[in-house]
Amino acid sequence: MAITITAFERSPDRGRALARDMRVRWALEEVGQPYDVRLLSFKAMKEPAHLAFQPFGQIPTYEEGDLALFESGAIVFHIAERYPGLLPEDTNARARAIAWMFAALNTIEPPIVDREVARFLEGDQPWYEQRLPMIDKRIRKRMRKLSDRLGDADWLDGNFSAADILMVTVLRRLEGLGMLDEYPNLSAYVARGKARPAFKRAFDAQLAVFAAASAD
Ligand SMILES: N[C@@H](CCC(=O)N[C@@H](CS)C(=O)NCC(=O)O)C(=O)O
Repeated sequence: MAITITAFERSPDRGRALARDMRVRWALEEVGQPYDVRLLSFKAMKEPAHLAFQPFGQIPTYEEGDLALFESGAIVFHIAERYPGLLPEDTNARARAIAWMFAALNTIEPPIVDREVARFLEGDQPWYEQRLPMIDKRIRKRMRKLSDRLGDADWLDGNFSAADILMVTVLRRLEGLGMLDEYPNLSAYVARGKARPAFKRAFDAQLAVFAAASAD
């Protein structure tokens, strides 16, 4: 069944693959499923045609036959359930991997996104400079615990899974801030994820979109 996802026509991350279509692309590459991409402008994302797929006017979405999904976590979970390779067969190991998927999106991502929102939307507010250290403290608190738990393991819980796709893409949002480098095992973990051939294919695909848009 043909799969279509949505992505930014011109990603604000300028081809760094920080937008959430990257996690969906990566999951599809890992399971070897081809997909089409419908590119959307910011204006089109807020129009009824897209709101029918994504009630909040965001990307990514996922269409496969008569199934339409939104929320990157739900999409990656669906891919992992539908195609083999991204979740363990063993029931308990599968439950633990799913717990880590939630941890990536519910525990690690929120303070990181909070920092981005503060920077881009509140950076000109008088209280921004005071607030930033508080957000960074919350991020570091999570990173420290995540680093402790990962230890010298390659992946979050046994073999590489959908949870690692989500966690690596979430942690990548800290790249360039120096914060990731404070936790060498987390830096190495992200590097391991980025070294996977499926990651590279997904990265190149989204970069090609940005490069084409920039050439216009
Ligand atoms: N929780 C949603 C968040 C989706 C989201 O924030 N998408 C961003 C791109 S990464 C977006 O569409 N931003 C534009 C906007 O919100 O107007 C998910 O994981 O899919």
